[in-house]
Amino acid sequence: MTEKREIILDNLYGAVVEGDQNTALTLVKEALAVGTAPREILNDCMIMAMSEVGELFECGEYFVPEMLLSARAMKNGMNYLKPYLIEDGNKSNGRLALGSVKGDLHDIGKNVVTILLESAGIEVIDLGVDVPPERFVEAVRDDGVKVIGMSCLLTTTLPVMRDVIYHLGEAGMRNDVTVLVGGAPVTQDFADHIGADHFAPDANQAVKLAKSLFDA
Ligand code: B1M
Repeated sequence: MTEKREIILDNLYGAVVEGDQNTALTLVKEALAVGTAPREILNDCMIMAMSEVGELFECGEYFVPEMLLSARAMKNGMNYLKPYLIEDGNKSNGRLALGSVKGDLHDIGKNVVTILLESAGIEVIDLGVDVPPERFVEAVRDDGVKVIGMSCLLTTTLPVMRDVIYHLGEAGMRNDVTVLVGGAPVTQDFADHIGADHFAPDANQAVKLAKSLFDA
């Protein structure tokens, strides 16, 4: 069974890298059917496949269309996995607004964070992608959220995170809200530098952190 599982996960990895969304979906179902943990499928296979896609893009073997196909295959599989990731009895009273910052259209990482937060019982207001600083401020003012999460994948959009914190300050709300930042180019040093409250390097850490904030 273990060998079969490994073959399925290897093929799933390949299907995401190749951007074959139908095969990816079939293999996610097969992986579940042979008892693979949903988080293993997500963290140890599909997310890793997306890293390889990034490397192929970086070395000029892949271009934007290939990245898009892989993203579609990843999303297809992720959507199917979502209900399997819900943890029973894991309820929290928290509510958090989360978005990819202005200029940034990457949403897979944000969606993984969203799914895992929701699976931990935390309500997420998904602000989407390309979210302007004003929308984060609105979420605090109008939706009453006490925690905002910003995701960023591009080095060029990193400064927007600082802008959001600046806008929160200008609106007199900085002390009313906890700011959590993450995404591939974000580091703890950067988070400290822009005055964010917390940095999470991955979705699991983001959930741990959010739970510690809400369940304190
Ligand atoms: Co883009 N892209 N992309 N891309 N893309 C990267 C990010 C890149 C690193 C690829 C590379 O060169 N190796 C590179 C950025 C380089 C840089 O800035 N230094 C890049 C580039 C250059 C671009 C374009 C500029 C390409 C172009 O047009 N010439 C363009 C920009 C578009 C824009 O945003 N304005 C672009 C476009 C795209 C697509 C649209 C084709 C597609 C995105 C589709 C989509 O998201 N719907 C895409 C993809 C797929 C990627 C890569 C290959 C994969 C990203 C991904 O989904 N990873 C990526 C390469 C890479 O990351 N290695 C790349 C899987 C995901 C689960 O990981 O998002 O890191 P990640 O999320 C993790 C953690 O970071 C963390 O948790 C997640 C799970 O553990 N996390 C948080 C994320 N947000 C968090 C928030 C938190 C806490 C943790 O708290 C709030």
